[in-house]
Amino acid sequence: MALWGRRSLGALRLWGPGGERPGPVRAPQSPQSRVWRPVCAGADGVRARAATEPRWREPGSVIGGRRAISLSVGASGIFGSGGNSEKEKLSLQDIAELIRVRACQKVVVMVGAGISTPSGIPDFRSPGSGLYSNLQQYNIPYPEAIFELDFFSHNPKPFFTLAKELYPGNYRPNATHYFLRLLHDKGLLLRLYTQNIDGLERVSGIPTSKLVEAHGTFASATCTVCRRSCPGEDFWADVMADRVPCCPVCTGIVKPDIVFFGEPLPQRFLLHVVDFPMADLLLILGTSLEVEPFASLSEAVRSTVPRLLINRDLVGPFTWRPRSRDVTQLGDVIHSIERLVELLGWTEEMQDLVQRETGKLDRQDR
Ligand code: CNA
Repeated sequence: MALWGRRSLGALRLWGPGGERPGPVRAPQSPQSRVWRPVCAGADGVRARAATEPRWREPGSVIGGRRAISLSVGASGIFGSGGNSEKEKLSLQDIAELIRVRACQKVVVMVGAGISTPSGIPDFRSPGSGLYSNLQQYNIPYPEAIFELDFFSHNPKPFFTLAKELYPGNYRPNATHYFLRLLHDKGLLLRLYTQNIDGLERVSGIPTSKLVEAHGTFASATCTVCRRSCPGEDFWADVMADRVPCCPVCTGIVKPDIVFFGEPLPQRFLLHVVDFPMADLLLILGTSLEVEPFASLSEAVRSTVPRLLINRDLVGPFTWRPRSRDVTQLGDVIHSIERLVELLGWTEEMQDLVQRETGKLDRQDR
């Protein structure tokens, strides 16, 4: 996690087609010079292909020995022949219709800090309210330091100040998290890829099997010296008491399993090689798409697959390489989600879900 510029989370390693040893992948310096690309499934399953090989398979091609999804459902001719004419442009209403009639039922979702700002957790880049503008309290020389291993081993306190702030229970899921939960309850969520470390997807009731917490989690931790792993609960008492947690075996500093600069992404991130070619709808919510390799996943769905961006501003490939089936809904994420829920006819179910889950959290807090 934790990148403020267009920098890459260090050493995500992908296996080449011949099973050769993994090598690091580079982050692009600019959108035009993007060199890293997510990989698509090879004929033998999830093994990754070289970034220079042809990119995404088109509908009807064979993935892992099975036929790729063919978007042939007659949902108002929405999956037309391609092209860029105004006539073919999709709207939020069209996306809702595709979900409603189940023309799309393998929905992949990518989210970032913007979905949690309505819960009260600042994002990085929003001017004024973002963490980037409010770093004085952490006493760090520059923003990236809080997630750098070198700085952490020399001074872990700023990171644990942030960890204390994000303590589970301090914040609650909002309508966006519950909308994603509803998508799961209806059997439509193929996978939710999150950059967030606040754990609110879990709190909303989405099972971990449906999650890829790409930048790690506070749910577990590892000793930086002996590599002993422990559950998150084991170190929270120390964090809440402003103590740096230490390993009971070797006394090394225990670091929550949040991905720092130079660290590999969790193994589960590799699920993208099967999930993205299978997706029939991509939702991208509350992210600046500035952090690699996560950001490039936005281009990993087939070109015929609609992509819906819900964000305060236009970001990533929606700016510099838009596709004909892109839909952008700019503005506050909660308003956009409420509109989508209304178009889907799910308003009552959402209200019931939120009420039920809020009640559960209230009881836990007592
Ligand atoms: P970011 O770069 O700060 O971008 C957030 C995006 O969301 C921006 O484009 C904002 O305009 C947009 N946004 C913010 N609030 C809203 C809103 N209410 N409605 C609509 N759009 C909104 O954050 P990213 O997630 O893209 O960057 C990746 C970093 C941020 C990851 O490493 C995260 O781990 C890290 N981060 C996570 C959290 C968290 O866990 N909640 C908080 C802060 C930072």
